[in-house]
Amino acid sequence: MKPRLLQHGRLPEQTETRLAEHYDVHPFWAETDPAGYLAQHGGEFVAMTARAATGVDGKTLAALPNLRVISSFGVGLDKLDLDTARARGIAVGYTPDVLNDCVADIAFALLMDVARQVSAADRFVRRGAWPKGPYPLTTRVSGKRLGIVGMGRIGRVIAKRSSGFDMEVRYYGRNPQEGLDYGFEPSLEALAEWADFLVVATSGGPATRHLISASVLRALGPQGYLINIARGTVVDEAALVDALTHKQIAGAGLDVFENEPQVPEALFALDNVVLLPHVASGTHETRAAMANLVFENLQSFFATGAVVKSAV
Ligand code: 8YV
Repeated sequence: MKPRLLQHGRLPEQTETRLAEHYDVHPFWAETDPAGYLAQHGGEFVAMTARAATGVDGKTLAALPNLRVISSFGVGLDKLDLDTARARGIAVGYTPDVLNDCVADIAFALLMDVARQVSAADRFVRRGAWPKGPYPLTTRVSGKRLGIVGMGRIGRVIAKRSSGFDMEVRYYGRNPQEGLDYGFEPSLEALAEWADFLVVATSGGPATRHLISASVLRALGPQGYLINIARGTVVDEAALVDALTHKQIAGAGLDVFENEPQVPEALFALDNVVLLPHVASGTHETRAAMANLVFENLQSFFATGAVVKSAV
């Protein structure tokens, strides 16, 4: 008999097809009364898939008393109730590493764009402004100072990318890391003050909520740029909107927001901010690799009792 699997959120089509071959899948994402469905059928499921962006809360887990494994699409775990999963011995698989390159690429795309004003200059050409005069000068990237908040898997790839731009790198995190040539800065304010570009690459969740505060933005200052490819919650968004509106920082490149898919409307009119709809891992290649890992984590769990990439 195929194990009964609750599919929480859509997955790439090929993965849904593969899952259906090996599991008795229920498309929970199509449920009109999710709570009612779980109250009646929750006990049937031994496995579930999830998405980092939606996660799995404690209430959902409580309605799945026989759950043995969760396989999540994404690296972020901030919306997944890991404590409950751990306490109940539920295995949790996720998809780290395979997205590092694409996320780091978007960090750099945002950095280049906001400094060199690629999107804003494109808008300038499209609205027919060029014949009336040249585009204003922008900010050089090469040779500048890059501060990385969170030197994890993705932070390290961002640092690697920066060597092509001859940038000096320093980082902030819980602890200095062994075997890294970059300078560790124990004070986030000091890192922000030092940096021309401050890139947020830390994980989300309560421990990092509003780490990028009004005072960190003040330290970054009118010449500094903020890039966020991590989680919207890491930045005090109201403080950021204020800093951008009043030019207390030079600009920002944002792939993530506090209340996605809602983006503060005050940002729409500003040319010193580049706004992306949380697409850093969104390439065909990387999403396919993530989807594969979602499948492999489940297959491995049912074959060996352990997922390939464990989050707990
Ligand atoms: C995903 C992400 O696209 O991996 C993560 O944590 O934020 C993105 O890569 C998205 O969360 C998938 O649901």
